[in-house]
Amino acid sequence: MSYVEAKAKYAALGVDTDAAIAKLKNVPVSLHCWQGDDVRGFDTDPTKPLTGGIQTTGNYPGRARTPEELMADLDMVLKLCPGTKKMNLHASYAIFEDGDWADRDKLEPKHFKKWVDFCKERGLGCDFNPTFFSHPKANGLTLSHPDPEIRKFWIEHGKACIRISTYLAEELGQPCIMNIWTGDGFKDIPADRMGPRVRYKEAIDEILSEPFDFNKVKPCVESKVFGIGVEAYTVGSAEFSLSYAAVNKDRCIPLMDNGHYHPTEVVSDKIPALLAFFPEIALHITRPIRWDSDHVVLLDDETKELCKEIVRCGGLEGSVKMALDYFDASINRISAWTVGFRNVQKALLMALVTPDLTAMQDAGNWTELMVMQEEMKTMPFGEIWAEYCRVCGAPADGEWFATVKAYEQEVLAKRA
Ligand code: RNT
Ligand code: ZN
Repeated sequence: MSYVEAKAKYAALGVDTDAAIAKLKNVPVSLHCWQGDDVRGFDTDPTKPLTGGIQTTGNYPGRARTPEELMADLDMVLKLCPGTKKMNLHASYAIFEDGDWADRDKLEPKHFKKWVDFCKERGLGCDFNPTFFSHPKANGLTLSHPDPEIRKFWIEHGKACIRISTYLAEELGQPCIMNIWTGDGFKDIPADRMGPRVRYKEAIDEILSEPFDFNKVKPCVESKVFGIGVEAYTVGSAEFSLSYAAVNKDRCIPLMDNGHYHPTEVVSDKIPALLAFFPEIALHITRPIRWDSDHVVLLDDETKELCKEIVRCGGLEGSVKMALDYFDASINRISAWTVGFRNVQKALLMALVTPDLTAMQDAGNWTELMVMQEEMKTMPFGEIWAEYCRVCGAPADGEWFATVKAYEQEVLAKRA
């Protein structure tokens, strides 16, 4: 079947596939730099293990070890994926000139100048994340630590990140989403659950007291249910983070990561719940298996449902800030990045070419609604996707993996 034939099939259902393609093409989705090097960054000893409640597993060869390698790998991914991309950096990816190393509380915009150049050359915006993990001062607690010295260090880090986010937004002419996530919590039953939460709240207040323009910098708070080594108690729980964002609506937005809930909870359903109260929300799109395992995003039912809700709720108009967040070190990392990004694009496009069946729901036509929803599953979506890739100048399915394999042989395999 050709695109023209597939297009006619969708048109018979009242769907304009050309309009869907034109729309998706301009919606930014953030590409996380940390899939390329197993969340190591450049500011700490890469031989030390990751700490702070996140973990990568696997030892596939070819991890990027320098900014140059990471940027080269990113270029490959950018080329292999259709759609509008935005970079997403962590503070730990600061690039230091010789002897210029600065600790997290002393980071400056200049440490991200090379990333700004990278983004400018490729016409990308950039999102940002303070890094409250994998650091000697991140031992169990950071922003909620009882020691005021340690708390102060991390608050200064957060403030430095606001200044860096302003720099990124101004240089690149696009808002910068700045996400605050910490792994603060305890392995076992706490004696005091309240103290850390009060300190956490005050610490975020202090970070956000750093002046910034909310049109340029969008601070987020990301919640979590538990982490490895932090099983009993998480300071920034769902209720904490959502409440924080709700009472600080003028300067902060909530971020939901779909790996951060109990296994039968789904973020797809939470999107309209939050959008009923918040003008803007942010997402980390990932694939949890039994826990926050951060597997590569697949074109599975929840990814499709999540994207359906984003589209139905008008999220592509800017109210939903989408970012990928996963890291698999057990397979080719370029492929991991590409598969996940392409799948989010696929799921969004699929949602855009699904007819709006609200009228059936409102009329109580449950039978017909079920029939339609099921029959949509065998529509010739592959042709629409291939056309989208063509329009974006990106390879179609079946056309990109050989490039990754060649790059692996020529470049990645030589990284000892
Ligand atoms: C960890 C959070 C967080 C990180 C990134 C690296 O559970 O999801 O967003 O994955 O900041
Ligand atoms: Zn996340």
